[in-house]
Amino acid sequence: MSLTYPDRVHTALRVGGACVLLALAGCSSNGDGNGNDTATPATTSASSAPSTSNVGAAHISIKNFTFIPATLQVRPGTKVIVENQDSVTHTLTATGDKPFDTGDIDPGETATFIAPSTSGSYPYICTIHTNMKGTLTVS
Ligand SMILES: [Cu+2]
Repeated sequence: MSLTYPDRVHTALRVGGACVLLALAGCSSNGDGNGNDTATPATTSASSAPSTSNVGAAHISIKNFTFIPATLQVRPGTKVIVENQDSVTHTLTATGDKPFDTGDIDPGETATFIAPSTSGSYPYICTIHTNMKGTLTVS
């Protein structure tokens, strides 16, 4: 009687172990296929996220009666932040039809404008010191 009982336990373990091995083999082969399918779209979305944030805003500084950088290229409709680091008031005003114009920017203050939606090269000046010149290139 004592010999019969352990025999049944061993049989049950062997059958159960074989089932577990088959289940694991089936699982891992499915997992590899799914993992490869998921990795490609995940990489694509990750690489597009940083470029979106870079397009968000551009910066122009005014220092020593100079626009820095003097030439800036942005995408249509980009928000441009202008920081006046001088101790006198400046403006950043597009020439011609004035597609953008910050108005007066007091010393130490910041102003923003939205780049035109049409591609092109837009010269601008400071209307207070008209020898100050820069160019915004939209493309
Ligand atoms: Cu000025």
